[in-house]
Amino acid sequence: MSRIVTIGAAQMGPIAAHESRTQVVQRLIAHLHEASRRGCDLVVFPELTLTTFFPRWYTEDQAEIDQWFETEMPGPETQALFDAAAKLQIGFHLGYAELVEEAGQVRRFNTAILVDKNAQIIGKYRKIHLPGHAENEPWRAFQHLEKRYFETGNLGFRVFDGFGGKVGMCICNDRRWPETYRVMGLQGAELIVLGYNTPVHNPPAPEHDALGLFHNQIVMQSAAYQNGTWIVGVAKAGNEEGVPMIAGTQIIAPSGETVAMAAGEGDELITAACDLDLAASYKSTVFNFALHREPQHYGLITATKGAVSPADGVALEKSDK
Ligand code: CDV
Repeated sequence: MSRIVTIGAAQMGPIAAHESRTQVVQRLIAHLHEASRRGCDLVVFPELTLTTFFPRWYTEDQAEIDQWFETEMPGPETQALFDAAAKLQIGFHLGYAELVEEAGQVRRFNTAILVDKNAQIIGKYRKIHLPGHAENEPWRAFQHLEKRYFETGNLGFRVFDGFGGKVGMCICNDRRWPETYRVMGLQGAELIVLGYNTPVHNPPAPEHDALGLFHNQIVMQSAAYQNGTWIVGVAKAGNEEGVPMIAGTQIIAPSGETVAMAAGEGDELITAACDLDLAASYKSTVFNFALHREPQHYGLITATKGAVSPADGVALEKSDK
């Protein structure tokens, strides 16, 4: 048996600060048309797809920051993307900055949605691992102020029924953490989609700079294999407002093998016919969690931020079942 989902990973080149949402959406729609020509069911766009990566700039002016956020999805400028996708009968994954009122409070998240072929939103994820810092650090060549401009996501790592399988989402820095994938793997994820904006230069650890693409590769490939899932990782790449960002957009099989990879650093669509049934070959053998995983013997695990808590560890393991 096979369940083939043809997936397009839609790498984006840089997005300038002056580029309007309407201009960006036209670039996304161009990807959708190419994806349609190649028979795609699903197109994956990057993290914060609609704008430049604004956390690189410090400001105390909240109105200045809020211009980068979407207050509705679809909204007036993104409706065209939903309309084109519905017309072409292609689903998509889109990252964006979300400003929402919840329980009488304005909240801001780094968000991604999963949209089906009829342009209905079937899943939402809000980024949990926010990298960087909350205050201005002028010694840096550029800032990374995700901890200032976003709240930690409050939706957990869930999987959604879509595209004939179980689909999970995470965003950028989440991809570096094994627990991201394991929490979704424990829910049976067969496909995990994610987008990223990763500067080549890491100000606190410049000795890592030469390893950016290697680290991108190892975290996603090992996670695919260790959880028996397809992973699609999509970059916003190239030199954006003077900050070079890695490319390396790729589609990875449950074997851990990369089956398609972007060649350049600009707008580029790569595609692969992904058989979701390949996941079972790993989930039912070496990574048969029910048969081989032994969480009751792992001892203490870190379940609260920066601390080791036996109580939380027990609670987490119980919820694994
Ligand atoms: N957007 C990100 O989350 N970027 C981080 C960088 C700052 C290290 C990443 O993990 O790629």
